[in-house]
Amino acid sequence: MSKIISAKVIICSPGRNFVTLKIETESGHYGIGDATLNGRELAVAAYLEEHVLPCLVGRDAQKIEDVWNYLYKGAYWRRGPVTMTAIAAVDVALWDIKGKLANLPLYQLLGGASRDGVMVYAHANHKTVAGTVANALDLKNKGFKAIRLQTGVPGLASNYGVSKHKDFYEPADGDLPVENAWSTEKYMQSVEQLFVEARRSLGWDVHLLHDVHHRLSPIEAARLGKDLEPYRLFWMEDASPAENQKNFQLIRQHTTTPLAVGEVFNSLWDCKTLIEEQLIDYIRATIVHAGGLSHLRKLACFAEIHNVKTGFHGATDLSPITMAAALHFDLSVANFGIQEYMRHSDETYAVFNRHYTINEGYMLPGEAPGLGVDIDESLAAKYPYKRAYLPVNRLEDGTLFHW
Ligand code: GCO
Ligand code: MG
Repeated sequence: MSKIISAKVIICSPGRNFVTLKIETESGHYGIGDATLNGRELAVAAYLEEHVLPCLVGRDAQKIEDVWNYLYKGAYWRRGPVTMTAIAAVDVALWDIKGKLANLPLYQLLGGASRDGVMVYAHANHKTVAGTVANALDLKNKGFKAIRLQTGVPGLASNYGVSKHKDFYEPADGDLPVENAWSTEKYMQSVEQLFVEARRSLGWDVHLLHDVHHRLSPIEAARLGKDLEPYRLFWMEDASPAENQKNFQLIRQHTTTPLAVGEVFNSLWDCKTLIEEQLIDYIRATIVHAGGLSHLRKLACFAEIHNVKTGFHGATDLSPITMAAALHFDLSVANFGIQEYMRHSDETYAVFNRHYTINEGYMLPGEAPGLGVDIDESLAAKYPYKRAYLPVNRLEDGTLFHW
């Protein structure tokens, strides 16, 4: 028995907003979990503070599976991003404690290393094709084995994935949601050229990825997948919204471009059909938004028997705690595919001390007990929460569209 004696939520904004849960035990150990849900941070903080933390104190921190079920089944109201992010924060903090109690890095508790390193994909973007390709070349020369390419669309003032900073993409920057304009026709006319130029200057010994960010209908996505086949993408991501999982039957029928989906999913039930019918190749559901390591383990096993690999979300709105948890998971899981990597800002890294490393396009979680990430609470206190919304998208005639 390792009794929980306290639990608290830490909200800070070192470069961007993060919500962190810290759980302490009678034995003098503590664990941390990420509870950040971009643009809806305080909803998760309130869910934890008002409804979860009062039930945690006094419980055995070692009983991770029991606590998970207590919070999931015990709420009666199931799933949803707020609930599943709150459960994930508790789950990851308890795994961190278990690692510290065992004096082992988390990947050892998850079955040990299945590979020497975790292949990550980096991000190249610019408003022009030439600029994106030049940034990608730079990343390839730094040793990255996989690169995601995004570019501006002629005729549109801004586009998803095209950043103000060179090193990271930070879309949640409006005190109220910024409104962008979208045209599928303009996008479809311009995207192929990006991959023509990319293959011309990067060659074929690097994996290329692209995120459509849920902007196409199934038949449009099918056409884009077909058009991009000659450039041998590693994956086309979120080609179409997936609430209706059957959308992907149509896309799948028409193209051999591999498909990745799932950063907005929060449980296995969101992708059961996609996986069971082998409609996708990579599942992107992430530890922080899909119930933590305990739920992702079940999802990954289910995916494994259906030939679906993992390709977890790793944008900057997932804190270094989630990055570390993902790396332990990626290193150990049998059906690992790839891990998204976007560097955090220096302010973020100063608040979250980390043991994970990156070398020649591969990452490792480090050998510290538990997650190998800590939070500097006094530094965190110097960065108060700042409301920040993700943008919204409208078609050129004003119709509200997917962002
Ligand atoms: C990705 C994602 C992100 C999301 C962001 C929203 O592939 O990394 O699409 O860029 O838009 O995480 O908060
Ligand atoms: Mg994405």
